[in-house]
Amino acid sequence: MVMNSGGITLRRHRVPRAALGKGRLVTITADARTAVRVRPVAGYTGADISGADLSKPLSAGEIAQITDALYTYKVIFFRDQFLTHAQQVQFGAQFGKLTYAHPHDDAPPEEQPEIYTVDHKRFEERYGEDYRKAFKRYYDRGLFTGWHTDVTAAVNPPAGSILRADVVPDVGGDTQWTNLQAAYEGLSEPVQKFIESLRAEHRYGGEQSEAGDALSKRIEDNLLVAIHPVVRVHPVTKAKGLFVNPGFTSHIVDLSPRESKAILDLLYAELTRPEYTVRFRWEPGSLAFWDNRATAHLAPRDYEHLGKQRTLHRVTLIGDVPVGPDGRESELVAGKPFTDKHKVVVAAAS
Ligand SMILES: O=C(O)CCC(=O)C(=O)O
Ligand SMILES: [Fe+2]
Repeated sequence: MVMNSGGITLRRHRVPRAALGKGRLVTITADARTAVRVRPVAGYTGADISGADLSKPLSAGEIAQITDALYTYKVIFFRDQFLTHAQQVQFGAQFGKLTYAHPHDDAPPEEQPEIYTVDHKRFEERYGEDYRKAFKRYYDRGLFTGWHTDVTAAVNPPAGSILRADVVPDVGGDTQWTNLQAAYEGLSEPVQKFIESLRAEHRYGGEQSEAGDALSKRIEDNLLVAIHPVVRVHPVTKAKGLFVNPGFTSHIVDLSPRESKAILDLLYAELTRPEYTVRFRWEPGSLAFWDNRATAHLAPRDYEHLGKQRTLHRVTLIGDVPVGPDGRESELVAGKPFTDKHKVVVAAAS
């Protein structure tokens, strides 16, 4: 089959693999003009990409092929890409404008304010308290399981995220992603229709009033709140996907707390069904690039007690404002759109 992707012609080779899902076309794509190869790794989510050197500017054909793979497989994986911060920023910038590092991280690398470093030791150093205790509080709140879509408390959550492994443990520390469009499609039609009419609040802060630690204070000082449709129409592919996540969604608006919890529990159970997920084993030089408009992911917690170092670096693409099936856009409740201009509020030391 030949398909057109942004003016580039891609040749699709059918790979008969019945186990990968009824009715789904499993393909390995190749563009005659590039060495890029795209190999799906699970039935609904994820593909390995080889044949591209991400440290150098990509050709228009490579960019089109990688973009096509991203929209088809939702998360794409690269190996042996030993990029510097500057090269990661340059790679990301070929797919859109990058955001500032993170809504409340005031210490990204001086030359690359787009880089957000994921490392629990760094977290401990910055917030002066045991990382696991801080996170236990979030887990203890109830709904949070670790699954999240990046920064959905912003009115324009990042369109995509690019995470690069620097130091990874020899045991544990894998990341998982799930396909929110497949989760939506798997629902019965009456439930699809029902949730298409709903909107939900997403927040980063505003709920931790009893906790006086440095991390909670930082989150409160940089409060972000938005109301998004529960079902989001992807701006490029027009596919519908669930757009709630246990990391940021506080409640469904206009419902009683009990109704909201019951519906969110149902949707979270659906979006974390193992068949929609993929699990990635990091090596130094691995890089994952996900469509943050069509996925949620789970940061691993199975290595922290082993005392191993795990350091990864992320950049995120500035996102658009989500739109629901009825055409209604998300609304900003607190904070500002998350862009390259983001300014972190840092309280003076008391
Ligand atoms: O630590 C990880 O594997 C994922 C961290 C995360 O959630 C992110 O980079 O967005
Ligand atoms: Fe994340």
